[in-house]
Amino acid sequence: MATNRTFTMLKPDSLEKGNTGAILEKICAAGFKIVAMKQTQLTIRDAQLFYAIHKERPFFGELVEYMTRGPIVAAVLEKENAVEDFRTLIGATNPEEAAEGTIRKMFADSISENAVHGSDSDENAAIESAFHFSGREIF
Ligand code: 3AN
Repeated sequence: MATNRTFTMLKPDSLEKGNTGAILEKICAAGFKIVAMKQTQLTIRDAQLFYAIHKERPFFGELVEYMTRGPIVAAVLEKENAVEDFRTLIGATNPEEAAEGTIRKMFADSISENAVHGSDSDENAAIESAFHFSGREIF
């Protein structure tokens, strides 16, 4: 059953470029309610665990370095059909392939530095939310 919640991270490039406010505004304007949010920095171990599914991929080392090089904003978002609608809002993994008006089209530079994360399933949304937030931090 769909939980109507998804998990996002504004990645280090978004914070470096000062895009936090603009991206959050787009997320809220699209009808998502922020039910948990914090600014934090991933340790190398955190990033290796979070992206464990990609550990055999050639870009894994680069991905861990990128995701740990500065602070991120982690958030849990609520909306009907949250996982799918958020994936639509952020656009394709490669910003060159992302649709006009999507967050990655507007704010991402490349496939490796693509501005935001969005969970790809309800199951992963729950796992990723629990990775970053305790129950009493989610409202
Ligand atoms: P998405 O974030 O769209 O779900 P995933 O889960 O396939 O995409 O990839 C996770 C992250 O790994 C991406 N957000 C991106 O930072 C990085 N990544 C994915 N594919 C590549 C690639 N071909 N080269 C470099 N980095 C990549």
